[in-house]
Amino acid sequence: MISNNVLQIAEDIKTMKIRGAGAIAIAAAEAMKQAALTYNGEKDSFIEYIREVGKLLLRTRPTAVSLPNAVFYILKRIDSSSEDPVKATISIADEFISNVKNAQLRIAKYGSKLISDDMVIMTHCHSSAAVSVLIEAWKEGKRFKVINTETRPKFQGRVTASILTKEGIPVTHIPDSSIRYHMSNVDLVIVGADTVTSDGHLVNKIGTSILALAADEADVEFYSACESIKFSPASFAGGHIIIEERSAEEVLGEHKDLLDKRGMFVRNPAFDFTPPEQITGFITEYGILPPRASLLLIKYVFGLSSGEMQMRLLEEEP
Ligand code: RUB
Repeated sequence: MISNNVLQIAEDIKTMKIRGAGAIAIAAAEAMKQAALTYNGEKDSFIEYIREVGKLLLRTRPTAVSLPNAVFYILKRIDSSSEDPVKATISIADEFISNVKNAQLRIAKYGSKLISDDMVIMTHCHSSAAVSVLIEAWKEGKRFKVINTETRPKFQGRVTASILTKEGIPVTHIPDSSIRYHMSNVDLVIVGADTVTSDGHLVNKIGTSILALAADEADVEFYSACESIKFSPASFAGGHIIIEERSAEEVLGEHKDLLDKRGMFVRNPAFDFTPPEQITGFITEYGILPPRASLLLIKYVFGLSSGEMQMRLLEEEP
């Protein structure tokens, strides 16, 4: 039986108490570590158990590839480790978490090089990677302004506004629908990433593709700050990215009685695709890459066969 603290982490990811692709990956690794720490079954059954935990985590939210990348990082290494699998899970999960945190620090440094005094930088939703770039640049003494979208329907932009203003960074908070209106005053766009495909498409919070389109039209550079765990090896093996579709209630809020009207439908996809042609670069822990280098990065970090392995385990899901 899966322990309560592991079930709780899975529930927190599902209900978005833990959200953002990086935080989800770290939480998944932490859940697998907790599963090992609290395991009291037969030694021989541990591998089966930890795979079940992995599958439970994979079912929480469908879009961010950082989640399967975390789970597979651990499962693959337990399989090839000579250490006792329970101990191996704990040390591999710790290693994964520390790698992600180091990646985030490097991304902040690389990204900060793109920022100079007096810039106006637009961001969308709440991405800890994008925010870390802005905070690093500010700490280095650069003085700029941020325009941030509120990001309907869940308003993650409020989290961004609150973090940035706490650092002293001036923020202008805007409705998503005014993105194009403001773009003529913007020098740079930096967003996060949930998934990057092998052909350089960016999957990120719904509305990101509108930002990219408006930035392209206004000749503004568009970057995504993203750890390598946001790149999808499965996309190279023909895997499809599933866009999470969320509830109508989230969109309607206190007006959910509208749903009772005949002919009334609501759609609430949580993410969209931005094509590589509208992306200037991905700010990763390995440096700033053009979208066409996505496959190269996948090959370097995961190996080309890892996509097939991921898909096999996903296919085993009930
Ligand atoms: C969050 C979102 C973020 C990415 C990157 O969506 O789209 O831009 O996850 O975030 P949600 P980070 O709120 O639905 O999880 O840089 O923190 O990994």
